[in-house]
Amino acid sequence: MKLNRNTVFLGVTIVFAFLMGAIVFSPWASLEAQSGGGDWQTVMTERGFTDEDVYAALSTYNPSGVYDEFVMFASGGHSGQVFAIGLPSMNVLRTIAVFTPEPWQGYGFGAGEEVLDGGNMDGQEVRWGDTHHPALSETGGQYDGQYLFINDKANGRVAVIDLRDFETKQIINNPLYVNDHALFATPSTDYVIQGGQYAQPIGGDYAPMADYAESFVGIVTMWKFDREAGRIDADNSFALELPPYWQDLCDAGKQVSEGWIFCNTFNTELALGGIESGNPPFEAGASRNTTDYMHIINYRAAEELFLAGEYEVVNGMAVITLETLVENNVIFNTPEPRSPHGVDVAPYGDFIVVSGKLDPHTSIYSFDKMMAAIEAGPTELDPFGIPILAFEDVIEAQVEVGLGPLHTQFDDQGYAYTSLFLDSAVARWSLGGDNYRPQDGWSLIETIPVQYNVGHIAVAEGDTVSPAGNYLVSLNKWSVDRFLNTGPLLPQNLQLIDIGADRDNMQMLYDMPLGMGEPHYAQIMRADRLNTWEVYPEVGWDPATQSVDERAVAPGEEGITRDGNTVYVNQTAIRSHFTPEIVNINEGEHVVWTITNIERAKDATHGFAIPYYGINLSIEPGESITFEFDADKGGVFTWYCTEFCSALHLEMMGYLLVQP
Ligand code: RUQ
Ligand code: CUA
Repeated sequence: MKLNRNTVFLGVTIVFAFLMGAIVFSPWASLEAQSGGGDWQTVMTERGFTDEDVYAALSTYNPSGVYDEFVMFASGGHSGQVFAIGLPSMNVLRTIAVFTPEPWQGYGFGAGEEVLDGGNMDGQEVRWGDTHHPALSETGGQYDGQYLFINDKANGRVAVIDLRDFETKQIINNPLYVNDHALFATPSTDYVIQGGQYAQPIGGDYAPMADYAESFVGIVTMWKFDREAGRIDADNSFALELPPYWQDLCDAGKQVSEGWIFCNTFNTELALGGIESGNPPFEAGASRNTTDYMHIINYRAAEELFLAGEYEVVNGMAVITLETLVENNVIFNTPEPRSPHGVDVAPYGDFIVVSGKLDPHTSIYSFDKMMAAIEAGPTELDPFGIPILAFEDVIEAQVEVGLGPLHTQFDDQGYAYTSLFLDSAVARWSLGGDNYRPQDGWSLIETIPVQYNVGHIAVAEGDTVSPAGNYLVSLNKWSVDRFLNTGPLLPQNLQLIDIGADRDNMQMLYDMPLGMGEPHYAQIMRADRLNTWEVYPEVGWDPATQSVDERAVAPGEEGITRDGNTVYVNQTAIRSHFTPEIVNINEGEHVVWTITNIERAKDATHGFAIPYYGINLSIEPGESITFEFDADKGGVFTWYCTEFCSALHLEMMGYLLVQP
């Protein structure tokens, strides 16, 4: 429910009157005195709150046991994780471990290694990531609550998270490229698309900078998603070779533009950097041109080329060459204003909004006009042979929004919102098209300051075909003076802004410090779209396969068996004991140890940790985990349950005796 301000104040007045009555006439009066509590108006006066402050506080407060209406999935930046955050409370509900081992979830300490190993690069273990763009799975262009994808910008990898248990199921390494930037799903999530960032020789080859124009390329990868299996299907995925511009953000067309993707580029100058040799640094060299290009790509046509076998294979991955793309009219360019960054498709798919970091306007392109210009047959070509659609032929409008515009999201009222990095503000402007607010035309409505240096913004369901509106979160890069000082490294600031239809102006509601990595981008979904399990469906569940594990241990079947040098420990866990409790093995044996949590009670998670051997598990109700290690050190090792699960939790322990 969205709060209307008048209702809030009416409600507060009634509660206040009721409390006053209670204080005078009832036993509550003594309670009130005993607790030393006061009325809310005293608190308001003592803490110097304004009416707006009280409105903001009441808008975000969740009494105990009340759930949030929305859940935001925010990338965790260099933490390598994803954060699930409730709205409007802005409470962190959970970290989802993705690219970085995470002890609380037992991810990477005896369990989860296979998933992490999926992201190894040429056999090299990489145990961190820069999570950048979360992409929720969609059906019909709206989030369906089933899967979440996230990319690792630093190492060019993509992960798949199953939202039934909020666990990472797959990490896939791109064999063509070591970095990426964009990640987004098509409206039906048949593809998850990984955009590139910095050009490089394809497939990890070496080439000197002097060969940049000939040997470096851009890449966009179309990962086929198998929804049934819940995995990316690399064998049916393919990549597109692009010019060595730096591809930046991309977005998928939707509704009228479904089947197309739009990618910004910068460094169309092909700057080579080299400040140390007296060359212009990249920041200057890559910003010389007044325009760069948007790639307009018909991915359905590219898919047909792939299915027809029109590709080359690099490191086992299908790559459609730029030449083939151009010959088959798959790719077109159109100019974009200075240093383009965000590219965002409007809910009906009819407009594509681009912001240039060094241009105070957003530029709105018409998909219809693009199609007409392609039909008319463009005559100009870029240096790589890609046809160029003239800017005048495809532009619909430009709106002056402020300095440093980056990213745009949409609401349910026909407004667009654009982050302004240099102004540290968010602009609300009206989309003049027939599907939006023709009554207001293409015009700036208002701006609201944010603290400070906003990158992305997220509106509730604001990048889907049917935005919810209600709230906007500003993901600010700097917090400067907003919070208690934590030394030279400060938290990021996520600010919650009320953009509800019942308010005339945007209002700041909440500042949320996040000291766990840079939350780069976020998507906000209605919480009721989630279909998350309360406990695993059956006892003995293996979250890696989402089915019962044949190694799972049933009560009564516990024990220790041997096969040659391998010792199998089969154990169950239930409050407040493990069975068996004493495990005797010999130094030098290989240990295969299975623990099945046979609990069916919600939240009855048991932990399990063995010192020295680096084992640390979280075994959720119904879950079965098998881990292995070589018992290479003799001694007596105590283990214990690391979750405070019951009154006798301290007794939930045991001994591993490794006899030399
Ligand atoms: S892009 S802050 Cu790395 Cu998402 Cu614009
Ligand atoms: Cu089980 Cu503590």
